[in-house]
Formats: sequence, C-alpha cells, structure tokens
Amino acid sequence: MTTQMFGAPIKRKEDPRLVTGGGRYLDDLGHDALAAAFVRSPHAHARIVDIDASDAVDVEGVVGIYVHEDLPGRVAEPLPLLIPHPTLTHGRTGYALAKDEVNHVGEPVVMVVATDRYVAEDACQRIRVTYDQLPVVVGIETARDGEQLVHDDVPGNVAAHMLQEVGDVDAAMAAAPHTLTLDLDIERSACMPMEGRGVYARWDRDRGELRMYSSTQTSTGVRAAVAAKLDLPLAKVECIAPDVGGGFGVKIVHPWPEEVLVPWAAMLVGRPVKWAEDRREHFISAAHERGQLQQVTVGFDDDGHLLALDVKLWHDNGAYTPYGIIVPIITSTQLLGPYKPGTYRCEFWSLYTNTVLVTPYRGAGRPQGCFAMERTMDAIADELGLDRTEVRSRNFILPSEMPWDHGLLFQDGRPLKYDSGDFPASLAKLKQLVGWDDFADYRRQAEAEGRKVGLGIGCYVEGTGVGPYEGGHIQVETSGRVNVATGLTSQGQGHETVFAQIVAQELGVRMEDVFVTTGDTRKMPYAVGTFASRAAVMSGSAIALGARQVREKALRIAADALEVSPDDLEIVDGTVRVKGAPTTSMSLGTVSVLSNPLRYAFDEAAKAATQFAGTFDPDKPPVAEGEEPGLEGKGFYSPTQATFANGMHAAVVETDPVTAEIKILRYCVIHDCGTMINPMIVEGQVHGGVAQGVGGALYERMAYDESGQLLNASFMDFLMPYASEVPTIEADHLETPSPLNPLGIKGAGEAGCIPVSAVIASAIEDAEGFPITRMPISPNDLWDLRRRHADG
Ligand code: MCN
Repeated sequence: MTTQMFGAPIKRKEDPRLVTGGGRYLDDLGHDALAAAFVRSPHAHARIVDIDASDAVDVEGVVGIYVHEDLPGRVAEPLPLLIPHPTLTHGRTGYALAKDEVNHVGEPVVMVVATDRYVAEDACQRIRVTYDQLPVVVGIETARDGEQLVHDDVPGNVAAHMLQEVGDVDAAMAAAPHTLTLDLDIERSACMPMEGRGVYARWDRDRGELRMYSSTQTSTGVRAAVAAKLDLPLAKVECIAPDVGGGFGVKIVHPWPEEVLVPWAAMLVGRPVKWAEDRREHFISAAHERGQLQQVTVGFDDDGHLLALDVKLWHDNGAYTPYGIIVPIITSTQLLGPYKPGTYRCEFWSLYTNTVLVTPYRGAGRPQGCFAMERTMDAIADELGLDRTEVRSRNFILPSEMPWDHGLLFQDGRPLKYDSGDFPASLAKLKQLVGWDDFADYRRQAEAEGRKVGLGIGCYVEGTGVGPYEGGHIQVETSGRVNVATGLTSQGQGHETVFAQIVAQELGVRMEDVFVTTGDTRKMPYAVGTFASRAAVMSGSAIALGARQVREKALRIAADALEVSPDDLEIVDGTVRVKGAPTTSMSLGTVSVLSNPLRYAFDEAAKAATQFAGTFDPDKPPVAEGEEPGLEGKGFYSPTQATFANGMHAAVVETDPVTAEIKILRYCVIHDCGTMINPMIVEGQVHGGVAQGVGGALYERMAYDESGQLLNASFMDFLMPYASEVPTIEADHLETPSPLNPLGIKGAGEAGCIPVSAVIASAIEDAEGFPITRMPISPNDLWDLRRRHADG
C-alpha cells in the first residue's frame, strides 16, 4: 500500500457528474410514463361525504381516477406502522387514499392518472369532494387538553406515554441545595430537500415483474413494503434509488402512500406511471419534526454538580405515527449529552394533532434534547455565578469512565452505552478555537462601540451507526475495475467517494478503479437504509470486511501462480507483487481471470493471464474446492450497539439594540466522529448540518392557523437561510476511535445541526441578559421579549 486513502481529504468522485448536470434524479426518468396527481384534503379534520369525479372523467388524456373504494386487497388496508414500540399503545397510520375521514390538510383523497401532469392536475381541479368538517386539534397545548380528539378512539390524543427513571429522582431533588425549573418550547420545522419525494413504476405484464424507482432513503424497505402491499413475490419487485437530491430524513418512511399507489396504477393500466412531488405537496403532505414543549426541573449542589434531572416532554406527532415514536424516544434518551445527571427521569407524551405527520428530520429529536440540556446548564451557571464551561466540565463523563452506561434503554431497546469520547479535550479545543477566555475583553470593546454581543455554547452526544446490519459486495473484474455495491442509498453524503476510499485502502487499488453503486436492490437486496448517520459505520465496515475477503483471496491465488507464500505478497495500485521484488507481479485483473474457472475472457488482462498461467487445465481446478469462482467478497456488519459521536459548538452573536436583528459573527465547531474516512466530506456534512440548524434557530417555523391550514407552505413564506445567513464555520476535529467497529468510525451526518438552537439561544441570552426559552427566535420575538423584560 503506497498511498493512504483512508483518512485523506479527497474531492468527491461523484461531484463532476453531479455539478455538470449529469445527475439522474427521479423526474429525469420515465419520459414515456403516465403522470399521477392527487386531490388532497383541504381540511385538517373532516368526514368525506361524497366524491364526484363526473366532470373529470371525460378530460382528454385522463386514464384513470381512483378513490379508496377502488383499491384492492392490502392496498386498501392502513399503511404499515414501521417501528412499533411497547409504549406506542395507540399507533395509527393512514390509508394510501383516505377512507371516510381526513386527518390533516394534504392527505391524499383521489389519485388521477393521465397522459401528463398538466392533464392530471386539471382533472384534479374538476373533482368535487364534499366534506363534513370536524373539530380540529392544532398545537401541543390543544392536543394536551384532550377536549377535541384527532382519532375518536385515542383518549387524550396520546399516541404513546413513556417513562424512564434512573435512580430516585424525587429523593435527590428533595435533598438538592438548589432547584430550577425551565419551560421550553421548540416549534415545528421540516427538511426541505431540493428534490421532493417521487416514484416511477414499470410493470412487465409478461414476466409479472415490477421495477420501481423511488427518491427514497431505503430502497430495500420500499421494495419489501410494495411487494407485500401488491401481493407480489419479493423476487418480482426491484427498487432502485437513482440520484436522490437530498433526503434529510423525510424519505425514510416506507412506503409513502404514493409509493404504493403509483406501482399499483402501473400494474392496473399496464403502462409506466410516475409521480414527482411538488413543493406545496412537500410542505403539506410529507412530514415535519421538532415541535415539542419541554419542562425541565433540575436539582444541583453549590458547585453546580447535577443531582437530579426531571424532564417532561410533550411531542407533536401529527396525525399518524407510521414511523412510530422514535423522535421523542431519541430526545428523552440522548438528552443527557456528555453529562452525568446524578439521577434522571424522563417522561414524554406523544400527541396527535390534525397536522401533517412527524417523522425524523436530521438530528431526529436530538436538537430538542440538546436544547433542554444546554439551556439547563446555562441556567445553573447563571444561578451560581459560574462560568458556563466550568459547570459543563464539572459534570462531564470522563474518558476514564468509558464505556459509560446511563442505565437507560436506547431506541433499539438495548442499553444506552457510550463507547468512547473525550469531552474535556473537546471543550478545551473549543474554548481555544473561539477564544472563550478572551471574550470578556471583546465584549467590553463592543459595548464601548455601542454593540451588544454574546457568546454561546452547546454540547451533545449522538448515537450513530445503529444496526441491524448492512452489507457490502466487492467484485474485481478481469480488467481490474472494482465494483462495489452496498444496499443503502445516497442523498448527497458522498458515499461514492468514501466507500471507494475504504476499498482502495483495504485492497490496494487506485481510487479511479473503484466504482460504487448504492440503493439498487438488484445489486444488493439485503440492506436497511441511510438514516441515523449510519452509512459510514454500517456499510463502511461491511465494505471493509468484504474488501478484506477479496484481498485475502487475491493473495492466495496470486501466491499459487507466482509460487510464493501469500505473506510475501503486497498489493499496490492494483498490482499484486512480491515484497522487495516488485517485478514479480501480476495485476488484480489477472488474478480475477485466474479465479474464474473458465479462464477465458476477451480482454487484454485475460490474454496476459492466459499467457502467464498457461491454457485451461482441466486437471488443475483454478479455485480451491468449495471456493466460489470470481474475485469477489461480501461482508456484512451487524453491531451489538450504536457508537456515540459527540461535538461542542460555540457562537458569537450580535443583536441590534434598535431593530433586534440577530447576526452570527462567529460559529465554531469541535467535532468527534471517531476516525474520519474523509475529513473534507465530514466537514461538508458539518457545514450542511449547521446551516440547517441556523434555519431552526432563527428562521424556520410551520405557521399553522387554528383550522390546521399551513399558512407558509411555500418558499415565499417559509424562511430558510441563504448562504448570506449561514456564517463561516470554523471547524476542528478530535478523533476518538470507536472500539466497536473495524475502522474506529462513528457517524457524522447529523451532527452539525444538533446543538445549533441551543448555542444560538445561549449566545442571545448572553448578549441580552434574559432567558431565551423558545426556538426559533426572530427579530420580532426578540423585540417582544425585550419589551416584556423591560416592563418587568
Ligand atoms: N464520514 C466520514 N468519516 C466518519 C463519519 C462519516 O468520512 N467518521 C462520511 C461518510 O462516509 C459519509 C458522510 O460522512 O460520506 C456522512 O456519514 P454518516 O454519518 O454515516 O451519515 P450517512 O451517510 O448515513 O447519512 C445520513 C445522514 C443523515 S441521518 C441525514 S438526515 C443527512 C445527512 O446524512 N441527510 C443528508 N447528510 C446529508 N447530506 C446531504 N447532502 N443530503 C442529505 O439528505
């Protein structure tokens, strides 16, 4: 191995293709397909009285109009509940097309299939649905009151109630010298991938085979769900995720109604059918997250040591729970971050509202947890007059205490155990990067200039790389080209590059000879998906294991041919050679030819190999007995627990004394995701995450009115930060390898966004001198808060 690939900041292999318009996204496919469009509920809660499509059926180009009653068999049953949990006592999912009732604006009611989208949309306009409106539940307080119900058979709108307690919180709280209670509020937001959801299906009637493409984060999950719904053998369904223009969590759900309806329609009409979500649909019928009310009561001693932490969370889960209650479970279990709480109790209620459903969005419950914990640490510091970093470090779990078991159950039902981390070292690095100890001088100087500045901090720990498994298949062609397939999908994380780096390193081949495929069930039918920052740990480890198999086999075959011991061989730039005698060598392509029993191929490598190895000799089997032909390997990785990444962020903000405008002057990140495969990609991930976090902290909210209408369902009204609002991010890393996987890696894909709201709140609070307890915070909000505090 001459070139170190693993750990190198290599530019992304996929980018030349993607940035020059070479990407193939869902809507770039299927130009011959019919188009589907949907009549969606305009009401948040209503009974469907009548659907009259008589004016639409004759629209030229309409091929079919379908309502719930048209759906056969399992297509007509409720959509699956993907992650059941014992505390999810009242899980509810919707139907592919609404049956009798709608529970949020945007719920699909009628599907039109037509020759093109224009015709389909025109026909949708002509369909008259009569509704009988029902009382609407919007907002966590209304849901919590329980006077109006979203689902008649769910008392108090409580989908799930969960409590975990470690130690005797009441006793510790009663004995604590100091206690504080914080009431916190985080509004709903949502991910906004550039490309919305979409699905395109082709049915081969003669072979009884369905091929579908979906802009999904889990093509294997979609495949399995659709096969089950349409009652097709799994072997007859393929699902391919083409290039996916962002997912950020919303594309994990499988199947979305449209992912069932579009293939079903393709089978019914015998022609390809496609649907690509538009932006308004994304706002009102995909998924949101974040919305939570929180109450934290903390007991602590005179030195700021935590003694008792009692947290109550009310989580807005929207109208249905197709993805279970994973978000509040994550908030409640990962809220503790790098700290030892003394004793801990967390209780949450996941509540139905007549709003679009809630599923994980990058960070998945952790930004809320971090907000609760970090606001609490700041409050303790203020109460005791201590430096905010000092309070934090006094409560850190120390490296010598790793692995650390919080005594809680993680979302997968297993004990929540931190594998490694060095929180004091991270904090020391962060303080140095941001100049924590010099900030008082800077503040004095700013004040002298009439400026108000504040410094904020936020720390988090993030469970990443969750199981159950992921696989990697590696195959060396006779040309020396290395094909790598893993089943999870890519939405922009740079997997083509990082997985190639792993293979290049493990196998000793050149990056340019490695070609990675993701998300294609034909190439790798066993896979779970891309979420929970798991690809690097899961597929990365599986691919490394597969590559090691290939290497071992290549060395064995080459050793036999070169008549040396495998231990005397090395592989450099795709050539197997004798250590110290590099001219005695053969290319991996040649080894691939030798590994093939037929030993004939039609390319140069094959010719060279035949010359070298002689002609086909029936008496000398080219592969050992019981060994598979071909130079291939397949690794699977299935960890027993998640690996825990961590990070600490600090920001300097300036708040305008007159307009209350909030500017982020500096944003500093220390990030530890174990060993980094590609630091440049990790940094890009951190930048993207911080940008989303800035949106959540300062701009993004879902403005529902009392009747459940989303008033800002477009980019005209929903504010996302532009490049001009995202600060320059100063990032540095710590690498505390995970002892749990062969590469020492932890996940990085969500990290950036987790602490941002907490950090910005901390900094604004520091600038203004009064508590910041809700996010996002706009200049208007800050202005109101100033007035309220001035009025006492
Ligand atoms: N990486 C690395 N070294 C590490 C850890 C990660 O080089 N120690 C690299 C990985 O190899 C990968 C990237 O960083 O290229 C992110 O890795 P990982 O943390 O494993 O996350 P996933 O690849 O599983 O991606 C999922 C994660 C999630 S959960 C969301 S949400 C999210 C995110 O990634 N959505 C994204 N980043 C996104 N980035 C883009 N462009 N688009 C999305 O939709």
